[in-house]
Amino acid sequence: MMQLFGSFTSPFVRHIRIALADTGLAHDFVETDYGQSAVGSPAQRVPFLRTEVSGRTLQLNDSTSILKFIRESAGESFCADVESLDLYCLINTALDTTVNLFLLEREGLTSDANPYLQRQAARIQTSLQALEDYPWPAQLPWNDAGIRLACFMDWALFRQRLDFSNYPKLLKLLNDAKAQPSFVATAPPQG
Ligand SMILES: N[C@@H](CCC(=O)N[C@@H](CS)C(=O)NCC(=O)O)C(=O)O
Repeated sequence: MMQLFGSFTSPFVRHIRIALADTGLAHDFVETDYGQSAVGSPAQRVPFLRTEVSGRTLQLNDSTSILKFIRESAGESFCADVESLDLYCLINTALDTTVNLFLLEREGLTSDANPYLQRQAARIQTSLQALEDYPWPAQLPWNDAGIRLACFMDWALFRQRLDFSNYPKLLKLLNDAKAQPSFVATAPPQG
């Protein structure tokens, strides 16, 4: 049985949980904290996934390779064309940067004085502006770029990390995601 290791708050893990719910692939979820991920994965992060393939254990250590595995196992494709892959990468970079700044701040390191940390904060805003300007269809496409955008924005609001009021198109796209049962079912725990 496929085992997904992760937390209920991680936006990367949420994307995998959505893909598993939407494709209906059988799996177990193993709740994993930082200490356990440091032992279980060389990347020392969640998600990671273990599965049996042709009689051997395959471990995947990044949400992107896990998504490719899930999509292909279900007979689907992951970001099949270059432009959708680039869009996914841009959203993912903004998410990764936002998560890293959050974790650094939690350890007392803030972006006020340090040029590299300032550049990280600027990267998020220029990416958000590019995403606001992107020629999206009328409704959020429920593909891996669209799902990653929704997971990113919902996590940033959950952690009170970003203000999207200058990005009305993005807020509308996030609202579209709320019509997806798998998005609603995987929301981070409140309170
Ligand atoms: N590139 C990784 C990023 C995963 C990631 O950043 N996970 C966070 C949780 S949201 C984590 O486990 N961080 C632990 C740490 O940085 O020590 C992926 O896509 O899976």
